[in-house]
Amino acid sequence: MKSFKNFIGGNWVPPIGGEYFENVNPADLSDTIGRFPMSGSADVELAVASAQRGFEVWRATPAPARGDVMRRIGDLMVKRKDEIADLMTREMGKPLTETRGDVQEGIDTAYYAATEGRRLFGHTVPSEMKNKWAMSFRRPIGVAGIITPFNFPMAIPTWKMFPALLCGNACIFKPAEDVPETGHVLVEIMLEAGLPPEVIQLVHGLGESAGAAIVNHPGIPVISFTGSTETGRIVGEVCGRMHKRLSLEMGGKNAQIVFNDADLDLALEGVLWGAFGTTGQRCTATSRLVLQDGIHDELLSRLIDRARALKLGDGRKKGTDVGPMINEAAVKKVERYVDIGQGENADLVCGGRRPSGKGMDNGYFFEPTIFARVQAGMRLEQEEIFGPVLSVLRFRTTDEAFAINNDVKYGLSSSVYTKDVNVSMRAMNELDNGITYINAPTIGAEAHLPFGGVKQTGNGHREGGWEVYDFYSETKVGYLDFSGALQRAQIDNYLGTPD
Ligand code: UN1
Repeated sequence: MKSFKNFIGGNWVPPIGGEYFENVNPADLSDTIGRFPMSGSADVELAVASAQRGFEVWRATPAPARGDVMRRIGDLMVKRKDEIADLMTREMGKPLTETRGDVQEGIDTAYYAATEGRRLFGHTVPSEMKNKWAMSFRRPIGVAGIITPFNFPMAIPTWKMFPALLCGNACIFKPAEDVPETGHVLVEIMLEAGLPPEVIQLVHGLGESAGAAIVNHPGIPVISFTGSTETGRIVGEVCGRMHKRLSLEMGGKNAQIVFNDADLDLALEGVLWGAFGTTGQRCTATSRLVLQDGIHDELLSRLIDRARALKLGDGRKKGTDVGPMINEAAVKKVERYVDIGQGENADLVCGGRRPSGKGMDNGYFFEPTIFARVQAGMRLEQEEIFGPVLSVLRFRTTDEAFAINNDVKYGLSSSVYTKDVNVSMRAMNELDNGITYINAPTIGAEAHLPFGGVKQTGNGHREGGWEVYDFYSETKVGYLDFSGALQRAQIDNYLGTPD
C-alpha cells in the first residue's frame, strides 16, 4: 500500500508516533488509496517551530513576489487539473465535472491572490494637523492553522491558504482525513511553484488529535476552520480563551423559494443541482424547497420524477449524476434524519434508503431523498443533515416565505425564483443570509466575492474576495509629523476651539 508522509520542517517525514490511517474510495470500499500519518501534538510542535522560521523569511519577501508564487501555483494546477480531479473523485466521490470545478476554484483563487500581491491596499488620509501625514498599511500576523473539510478538498484549502500566504503568513495545513491525497498534491504543487519550504507545513490526521493540537498551540495566532457548527463552537471556545484570531465557516440550512410566476424549468434544474449535487454534502446545499401554492403540486411531482431518474454511482464513470457519501457515519446520520422526518409525519415521497443494485453495497451510496408536507419548525426543517435530503414546504405570501427562510439558526445562502423585480429586491434586503441568489440555486459562489454566512453559520468573517485579506493581515497605522513642533491631537486642532 502506498504510504504518504507529512511535510514538516522542510522535509517529507513520517509521523513521530509511527501510526497511520487508511484512505478508502467511498464508491468502492475494496479500493484503498493509501495510508496517511496519524499525527499528534509532537508533530504539530515541530511544524510550529519550522513555520515560525518560514514566517521570518516569507514576511520579508515583497508581496508582489509572493504573488508571483501564487501565479505559478495556479499555472501548475491548470496543467494538472484533470489528474487532480480524478484523484479527488476517487477519494471523496463527487463526479468528475464537480471535482474539475473544485480544482478550477483553486486556480481562480490562485490568480486572484497573485494580482492582490500588487494591491494589498492601505489608506492615506488627511491628518487634523498641518505638515503631518496619516496612513494605514498591512502587516502579516504569523503562523496560520488551516483546518479544512472533505467536501471541497481543493477550493476550501486554497481559499484559506492563498490569501494567508499572500499576506505574508506561514501555514500549517491539516486536510480532512477523508481527503488527504488532495492535500498532499496541493502542497507538492505549492513547493514546486517556489514557496520556501518552511512556509508550509502539512500535518495529516484526525480532528480530535492533530486538529486539536493546532487549535490549542500558543504559537499559532490565527485559525481558519470550516466544518460543523458543533466543532466550530469548541474551536471558538479555545481560540477565545487564547486570544486567537479565528474565522469559522460552519453549517447551513439553505432554502430555495419558488414563486408562482417563476420559470419552473429553471427552478427544477436549480433544485436538482442545489440539493443533490455533491450528494447534498455542501454547506451551501439546498435542503429546503419552499413552493408557492399555485405551483406546489406541479413542481413537486416533476421534481420527484427527475430525482428518481438520477443515476447513482462511481463519480469516475460516465453518466453518473450522484456519487456516494463520504463515509459510514455520514450515511448513518442521514438514515437517522429519515427516521426523524417520518416520526414528524412528513411525507417521504422519494428515496429514503441505501440503494440496492450492482456495486451499490460496496460504497456509501444513499438515494436522493425528498420529504413533502414538511412544516416549519420540524427538526427535519431546522437541522443540518449534510446529505441528499430535501424538505418541501408550501407558502402563500411573500412574508410567509421569507419568514420560513429566516427562521433557522443558520444563514449561509438562499435562492429565490421569480420574475418580479420587486420581490427579488425585497429578498436581497430581507433574507438573513450571507449570499442570496435570484433565479439561481443556493450554490454557485465565485472566488472573487466574499463567501460566508450570518448567525450560527459563521463568526462574522468572510472567505474569498477582498475581505479575506483583512482577516489574514494586521492593520497598522503610521503617523509622520514633519512640522518640527509638538502638535497635540484633539487639542492643537487647526480649527481651534472657541473659548
Ligand atoms: C460549500 O458549500 O461547502 O458555493 C462550499 C459554491 C462553492 C463553494 C461551496 N464554490 O458554489
